[in-house]
Amino acid sequence: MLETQLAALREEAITAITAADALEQLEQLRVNYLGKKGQLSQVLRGMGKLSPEERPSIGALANVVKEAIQENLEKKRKDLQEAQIQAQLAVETLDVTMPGVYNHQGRFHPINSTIDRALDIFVGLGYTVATGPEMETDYYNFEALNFLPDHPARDMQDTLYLPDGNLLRTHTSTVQIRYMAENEPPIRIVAPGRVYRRDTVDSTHSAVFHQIEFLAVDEGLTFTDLKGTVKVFLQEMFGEELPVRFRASYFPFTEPSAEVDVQWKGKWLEVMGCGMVDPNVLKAVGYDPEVYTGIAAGLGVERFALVMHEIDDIRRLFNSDLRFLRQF
Ligand code: 2NL
Repeated sequence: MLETQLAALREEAITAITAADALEQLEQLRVNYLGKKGQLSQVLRGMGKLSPEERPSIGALANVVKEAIQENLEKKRKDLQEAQIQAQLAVETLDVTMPGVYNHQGRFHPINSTIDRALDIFVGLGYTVATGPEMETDYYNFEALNFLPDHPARDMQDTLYLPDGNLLRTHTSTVQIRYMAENEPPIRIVAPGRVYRRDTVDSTHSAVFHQIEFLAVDEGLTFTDLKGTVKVFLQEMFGEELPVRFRASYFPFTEPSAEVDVQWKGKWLEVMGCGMVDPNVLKAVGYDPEVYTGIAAGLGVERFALVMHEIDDIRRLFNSDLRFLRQF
């Protein structure tokens, strides 16, 4: 009997659909029951043997069974899709209250930030940054800079000499000599770098420290140009216009020479040295001192950093204590 076959097919299909737990499985069931070669089609093939009176009611029943199976398939498909979405959401849940992964932020060492600040100022004034070797010869460190052969700075007590007769530069003026020897005026350069002295370490001295020097050589440069450049530099460095004074001094490589003090927080502080480049230095690099004059100055970076950050001991800059360094 087709009616019983259809009823059994319906029961079997609905049971199978209810039990299905995956979308692929559901698709297989659809093909199996409703597909062209599926079970419903097979049952309906038997309709040809029916009498014309029986056909409409069996046909209608077949449609009802087909619709019932489709309805169940559709409902199950929705259920399974919803379950799949929920499972996906559960896996992808982001707990925004979870603690983040903390990475310590790196920061600039106060020596480097002081150098960067100074270089930015000079670059803004049209200067070019120049560097050179830390191991030097007597010529570049002393002779070309107008140090006489018996100058006390050349003493083994002040300068670190290497076994081969070279030395560790005691100032970055060496860089300026090398630059002048290679370039014709006008020049404007700023030379930062590490320098070495045979000093006993204490709260204000370190055997290794840093210097920044600037040098301009051109026709017609005067001590007024030097004072103006130094003043602008210090004003930019401290971020405000402070009282500045120039005291007569002496360096072998400048004439006249001066020490520069700034008044800051009620105290006069010596922050740099400067002067007009000595004609002998210009001659040593092949410049005509009758045509050109030079202005130059140098500062100790550590000393500057100690003053600006009110640090009490230069050794704090070198012992890598993060509790100290993280303050900057
Ligand atoms: C200081 C003083 C100074 C210079 C550096 C210089 C360089 C050349 C020629 C002439 Cl090639 N001068 N540099 C000039 C005056 C002072 O440094 O107290 N430094 C820490």
